[in-house]
Amino acid sequence: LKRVVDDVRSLPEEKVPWFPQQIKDLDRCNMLITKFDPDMDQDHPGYSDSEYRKRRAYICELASTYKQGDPLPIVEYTAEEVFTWREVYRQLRSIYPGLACRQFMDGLQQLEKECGYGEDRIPQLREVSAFLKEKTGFQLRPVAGLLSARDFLTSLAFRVFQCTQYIRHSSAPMHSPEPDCCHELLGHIPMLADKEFAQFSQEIGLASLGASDEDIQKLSTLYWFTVEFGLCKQNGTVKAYGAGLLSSYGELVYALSNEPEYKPFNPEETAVQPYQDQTYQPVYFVSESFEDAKTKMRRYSATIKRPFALRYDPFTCSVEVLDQP
Ligand code: TIH
Ligand code: FE2
Repeated sequence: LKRVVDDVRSLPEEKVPWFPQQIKDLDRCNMLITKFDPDMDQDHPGYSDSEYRKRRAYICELASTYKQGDPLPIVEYTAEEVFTWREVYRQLRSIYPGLACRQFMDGLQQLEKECGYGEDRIPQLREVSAFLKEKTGFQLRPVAGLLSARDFLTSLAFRVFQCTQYIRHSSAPMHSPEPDCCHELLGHIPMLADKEFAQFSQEIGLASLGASDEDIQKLSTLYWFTVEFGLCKQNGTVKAYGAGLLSSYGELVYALSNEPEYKPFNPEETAVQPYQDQTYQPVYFVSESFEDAKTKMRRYSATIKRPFALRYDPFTCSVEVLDQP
C-alpha cells in the first residue's frame, strides 16, 4: 500500500537529502559555484574589464533577488552587448542547417517567427518563458551564475529552466567556458520547445530528487553528455542536439569534424566518463535517436535506489512522495 507523505524528512529511512516538493521551494535552490566568476578567475576574458564586471554584477543582482512567480527581469542590453549577440547569432545561424538536429531547427524557426528571434536584438527571458510555457510547459527562472548540480537538476523536475541573463565578453564570441544568455537562448531554448526533449529533461530532474551525492554526480555527467554535448543520428548522419555545442561556433564545428572520439550513448558508461569544462570535449556520446536516449535514460533512472516513489502533479506543479514500506 502506498501512502502520500507530506515531507520526505518524516520518512523512517535515514538521511534523504532535502528536495523541493513545490515549485516555490525552488527559491531555496540557489547554491552557486564561483568557478567562472570574472571577479575571481584571472583567465576569464572579462577579468581585466571593470565595465564588464560591473555590468555582470548588476544583472546577477536581478537574479539573486528573484522569487518564484515574480515577473522575469527585463534587461536593456547595451549596443556592445547586442553587437556580441549579432556576431554569435549570424555565425551560428549559417551553420545550423547542416549540423543541428531537426528538433532544434523546428524550435528555432518557431522562435524566429513567433518570439522575435533574430540577429538584431537579444530576446528577453520574459517573452521566451511565455513562449515555452505554451509549447511544452517549461518556464524560465533567472540565475546569477553556475548553479550546483543538485539545484540545477532539481529545477528541471518542475519544468523550470534556470537561465543566466548576462552575455559573454565581446572578445570571445565563438566559445565560452560558462553559460551566458547566448548559450541559454540559442543552445537550450529551441530544444526545450520540443515535447519529447522537454520530457527527457524533466525526467533527469525527477531522478535527481533526494538522490545521494554520488547519484547526483552521475546524473549531472549524463546531463553533460546529453543535454549539453549530445549528438544523435538522424537520417544516417550525426547531428548536434546538445546546447553547449549549439551555442558555440567553435565547438559545434569541431564536434562534427573527424577530430573528436565518438562513443555510443549508454548511461552506465556515460555516467562515469570524466569530463572537463574549460575547453572542447575530447569525446562525445552519440545516441541512435531521441527515443533511444529517452528509453535508456529511463531504464537507468529506475536503478537509482530510493526509499520512496515520486509522482509529479502538473496541475499543482508539485511532487508527491509516496511511501513504500
Ligand atoms: N561552451 C558553451 C558556449 O560557448 O556557448 C557554453 C557552455 C556550455 C556548457 C557549459 S558552458
Ligand atoms: Fe547549459
